[in-house]
Amino acid sequence: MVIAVTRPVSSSLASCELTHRRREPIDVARAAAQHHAYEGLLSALGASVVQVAAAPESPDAVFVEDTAVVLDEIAVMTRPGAPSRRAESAAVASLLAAYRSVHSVTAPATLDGGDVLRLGRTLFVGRSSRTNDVGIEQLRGLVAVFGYLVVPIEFAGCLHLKSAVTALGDVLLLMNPAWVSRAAFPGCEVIGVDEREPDAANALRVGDTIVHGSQFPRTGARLRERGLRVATTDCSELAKAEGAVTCCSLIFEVPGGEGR
Ligand code: CIR
Repeated sequence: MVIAVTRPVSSSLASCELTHRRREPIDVARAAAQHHAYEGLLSALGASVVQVAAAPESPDAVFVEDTAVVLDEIAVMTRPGAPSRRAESAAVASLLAAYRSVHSVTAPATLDGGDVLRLGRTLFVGRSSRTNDVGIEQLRGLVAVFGYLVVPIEFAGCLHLKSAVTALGDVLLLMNPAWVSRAAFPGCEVIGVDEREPDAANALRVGDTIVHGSQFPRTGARLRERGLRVATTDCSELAKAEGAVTCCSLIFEVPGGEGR
């Protein structure tokens, strides 16, 4: 059974953190409608959607991916690099405790889940304005015992590593090569985004389907030409808060079909 943890769009979303995007008005009702449709798509793809309680005072709470790294063996609570986001973690940790043994990185570590890309037993971790070397080392210390290799990755031009590259398969990547180097992922096949769609590298695997933003039709066509099954969802309003499809959920399997 696949669990998708999500969290409602906060009424304060317009006060979100922004790093690479210019602030522009956000229609919170439209963002919430897009998020609702996203949750519906995850359900339609077979995931059980489990919501963390809303956190109206935390503008970025909808981007639940950044608060945790959920592996088959454990969940690691991050310490988000933006201080305004640290209050998001407690409620997510409580919910994840129903599914995993929960561990945490601690100060002075900073780590955002959006910087952690898992490919098999390797965790590529972007060094970013949100994720520091202490965070990477503490993550390594928690997961090495389970056989995970932690590989720090340099990237530039976007907020998180997974803004620049995401996994479409175990050795198949979707990438904006202007933001991260193909050479960092030896042995992987890479599909590049259409140059007119630099933000299109963020895609979410749910079973054998790739969830992708409908704002990126040219890159979506590349995925279909490669033979991938693609389901699109409009996250254009959430994109004004610098979010995309992976950011809005934590997806993991629960053995034996057991829920909470
Ligand atoms: C932030 O800056 O933290 C939010 N406004 C956007 C976070 C998006 N999360 C992600 O890409 N994993």
